[in-house]
Amino acid sequence: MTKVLTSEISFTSFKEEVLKDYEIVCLSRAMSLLGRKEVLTGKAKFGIFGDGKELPQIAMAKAFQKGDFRSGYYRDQTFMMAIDSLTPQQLFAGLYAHTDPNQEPMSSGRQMGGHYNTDLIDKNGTWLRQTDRYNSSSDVSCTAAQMPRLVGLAMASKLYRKEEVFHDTKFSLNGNEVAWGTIGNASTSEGLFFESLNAAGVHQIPMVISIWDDEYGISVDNSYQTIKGSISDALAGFQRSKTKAGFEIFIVKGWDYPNLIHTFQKAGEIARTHHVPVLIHVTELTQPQGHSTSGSHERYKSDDRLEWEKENDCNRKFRAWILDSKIATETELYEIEKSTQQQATNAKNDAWESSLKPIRKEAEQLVDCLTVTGNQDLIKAANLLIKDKSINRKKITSLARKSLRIMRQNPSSQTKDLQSWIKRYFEQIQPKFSSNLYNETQTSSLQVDPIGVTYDDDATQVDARIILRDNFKALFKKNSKLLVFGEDTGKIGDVNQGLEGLQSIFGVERVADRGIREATIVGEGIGMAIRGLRPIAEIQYLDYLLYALQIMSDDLATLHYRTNGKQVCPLIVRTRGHRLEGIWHSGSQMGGLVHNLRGMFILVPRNMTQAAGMYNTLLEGNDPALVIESLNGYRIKEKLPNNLGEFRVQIGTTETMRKGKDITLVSYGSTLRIVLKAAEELHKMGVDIEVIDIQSLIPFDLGSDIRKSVEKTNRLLIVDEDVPGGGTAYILNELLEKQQIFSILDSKPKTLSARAHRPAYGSDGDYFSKPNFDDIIETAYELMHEFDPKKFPKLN
Ligand SMILES: Cc1ncc(C[n+]2csc(CCOP(=O)(O)OP(=O)(O)O)c2C)c(N)n1
Repeated sequence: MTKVLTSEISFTSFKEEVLKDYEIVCLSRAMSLLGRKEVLTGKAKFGIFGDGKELPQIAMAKAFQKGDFRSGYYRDQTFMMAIDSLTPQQLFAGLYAHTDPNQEPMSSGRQMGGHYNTDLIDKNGTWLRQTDRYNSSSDVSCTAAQMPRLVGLAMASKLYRKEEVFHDTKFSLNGNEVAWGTIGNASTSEGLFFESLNAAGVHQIPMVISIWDDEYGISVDNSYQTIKGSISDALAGFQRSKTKAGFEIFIVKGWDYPNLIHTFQKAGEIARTHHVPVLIHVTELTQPQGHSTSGSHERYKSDDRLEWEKENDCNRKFRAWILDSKIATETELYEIEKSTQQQATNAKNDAWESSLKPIRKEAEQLVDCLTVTGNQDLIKAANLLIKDKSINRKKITSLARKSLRIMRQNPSSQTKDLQSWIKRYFEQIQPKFSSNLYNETQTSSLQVDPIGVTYDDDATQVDARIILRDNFKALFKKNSKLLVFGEDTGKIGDVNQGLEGLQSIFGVERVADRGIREATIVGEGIGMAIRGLRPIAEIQYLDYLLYALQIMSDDLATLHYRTNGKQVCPLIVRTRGHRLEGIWHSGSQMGGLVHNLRGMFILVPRNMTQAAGMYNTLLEGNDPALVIESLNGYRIKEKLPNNLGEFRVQIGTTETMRKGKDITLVSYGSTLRIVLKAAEELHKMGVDIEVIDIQSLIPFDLGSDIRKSVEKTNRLLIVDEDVPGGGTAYILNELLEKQQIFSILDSKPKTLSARAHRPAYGSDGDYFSKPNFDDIIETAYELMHEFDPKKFPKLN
């Protein structure tokens, strides 16, 4: 870890520290230069490096303390090295997509190199102690998508400081932790950046956001990116004053070592001590090799600009400053440059060898397998593979599968051996790319035992929202880390009063209002959950989840997968949707969600008792989840349970709502109420429907209950409120391909969904847009008519 420079240290220690810093920037630069060559010579697929941004990252590292968090982007290799969280070999392992987590600890080769993080959980899924270590949340490639999470990471410090009940030294020491963000100048054009900055300013949280400004976003310069061509000018109105809270804003040149150190120290102090957000606009940075390995910057930068970048390169200016200040001699600096060049080269070679070693061994196994076939063409191909300098698993697997195709005409014992070798190989290799999409440890909510709901003999029927409210009340008492926030969530206890009165009991921070900003409400939740709190981020209506969908899809849903299980985010996103009135309050875009949010649980409770049971389960586990309450269900009467806060719904199980022998009808959410009524009517018409509530779209029917039902009825009807081919197509795919129900069907499987357009307003709009009572009856009846037209004469 690079150290803080103070005026009290001796010249010798000062010099030592400066030279240590020089060593890191030189090493980092050498890695960037070598890295690009590796891509251009075909050894790696894509490279994006931190050259030209080294010096400010050294300054940031000096101000960064244990317990702090980084939320940054792909330029930050120097910072990560300076906080001892990245070795040169690891950087190259990332470049070569090394799948071994011991060699490539960031994502085990899943992300492009240049995306960084630190471990937050151990292999059992247990949180590591964050206050003893330097922490980095996991980068994503999407520009500015690190910003919403940054707000949450900083918000957690504020809450830990303010709320005694959250106290936990594993995650925070009195809220002293700063969340440090980094972003490129062009990425500040994104809405997420402005939304996040506004949120941080409103809430006064300890967040320091540094903008690495090299004046370009790939080829597009600041005149197209930012009003006034400068983000600090544009944000001048955010500057705090004596009377109004806001941001502290610093502007500092990216090559000015003493000023950078001073600025970052000051920024850290202000944020840490006073919980004031700080923006550091780091100007005059460069891109010595252009944006990435995809192109060359000579195409879009003028000769003057290219010349200016050479002269103002931060490493070059740092060197000149060291010499001018007589801190070290040319010879001393040359020695450092030579040795870092060597270090980088060794690291690159070692990483390359290490990435190839296991693959070569695997290839040798295949060669053994193919040699015994006696097929000369295959033996030749296998031997070529062994000599292939850019051997990879794709080539090995393809050769094995091709061999199988060639051998299919003359099956022999060798064919069997090859088949089982391929099977074993997939079992061994596929998890390297596909494991850890969901929490696979004991902390998964799937491991939480269900507890049945119980009632007093004389239990009363109450408005369903009361069950939700009283259940939340019990949860707030039981779980000291729990908090909920969103638009109209605090003072009025959400728009449907599922949290009514809870703010006055549990305080304005635990049941809290937020501005209208869905993406950063979810981002806040992500950051807080990463820091050990148990947030429920509330999105007022399912229709408005689209504003937060990008962050949920790119950040929340991928986190566990992209870190190969090294980070987890147990955020619950609560919303309400399906059937109500009109285009923007009736959404049920479940197909979109199940496709965009793989990596999260998606739960669709039919009523508030089920919803409460789901919250109770989720809070015992560590998974990100979306719970969609039924928007038209809050005033419907439900029986009041006597074990609120305790009963738990098993995630991934269905519930059979009505037994029947003719058709299995599966549905979920609000539609289920209509389905049940239709089933009664159908019963009178001689059709016996078995109704199954799916409850949990992801994970889907883990016990294959639907198949068991279809084994009995041999007919299937799927009903939901999404567009045709949306949620119903997902369900059908699960049933046909995973549960293999095709062979047990006597009639074609049928789906009934809404019309392709958004639902029109009013009762008629609903009737003619969404599947209604009559539609359900007729669709089910038609299935029976096709089967036995005599018994079930045509209806229409
Ligand atoms: C949402 C999104 N849009 C576009 C891109 C493609 N892209 C990657 S980096 C980049 C430019 C970013 O420039 P800047 O923020 O200045 O950062 P720099 O790379 O210059 O450090 C673009 C357009 C992306 N990754 N994400």
